[in-house]
Amino acid sequence: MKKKLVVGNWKMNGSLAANQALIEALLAGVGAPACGVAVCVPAPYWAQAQDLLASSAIDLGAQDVSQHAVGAFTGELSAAMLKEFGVRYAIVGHSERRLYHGETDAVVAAKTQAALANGITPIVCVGETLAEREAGHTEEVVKRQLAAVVHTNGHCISEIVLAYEPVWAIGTGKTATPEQAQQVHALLRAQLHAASNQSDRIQILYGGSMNAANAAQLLAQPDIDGGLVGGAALKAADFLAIIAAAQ
Ligand code: G2H
Repeated sequence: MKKKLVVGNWKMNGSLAANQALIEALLAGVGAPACGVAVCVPAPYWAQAQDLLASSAIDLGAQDVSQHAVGAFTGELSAAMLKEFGVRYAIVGHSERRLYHGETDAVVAAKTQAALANGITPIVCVGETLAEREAGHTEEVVKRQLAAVVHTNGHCISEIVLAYEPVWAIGTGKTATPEQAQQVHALLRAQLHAASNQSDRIQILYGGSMNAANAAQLLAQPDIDGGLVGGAALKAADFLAIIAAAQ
């Protein structure tokens, strides 16, 4: 059976002191998890997190990566830079990046390529807005977003992690029901299957108000291979409970 993966997305939260306390509490409680675990911390704290997480069961992730390799791109962070800090995963195409930074499917595809080319595993996010769901366009939207990254120029699509994050469930406390999430995960799984004979290896995470109370039911669905966790990843006890539910 595929190993599950639980990833914390801290978003723009944290400080040197708060990060240290959170990571130390996670390390004290995580033990030897049967699932993969990662935390995606804000870039200024990569070095701190790299030190604290060294030789632990928790991997380091970034929340974004530039599509460019090097040069005059003020504020951007290249995949090679991520690599120097021991970053294993990079979230790409999070709906907050698509919405607030105008990231298109083409940009998300370019970022996916840049990550793969540097040995970073992209966590590619797809998901529909409430208006798109209510208009019956969920399938069309997530399929279009996934289709944009399926052709990875010499890199195997099976090297990505996919995350389904319904935009209407993000940080709202409104979680997709396990059935709603499973339905979309199954669609995505079928699309991956058509693209690669290695698709069974791809972990498809659910994200959107996953918490200690709802994680077990979501993670019990056949096509939900883990979680991308925002708010609940900022509290050690909650994040550890989600990790425990993913064993
Ligand atoms: C979705 C998720 C993490 P939250 O964005 O990526 O955040 O769990 O707070 O909804």
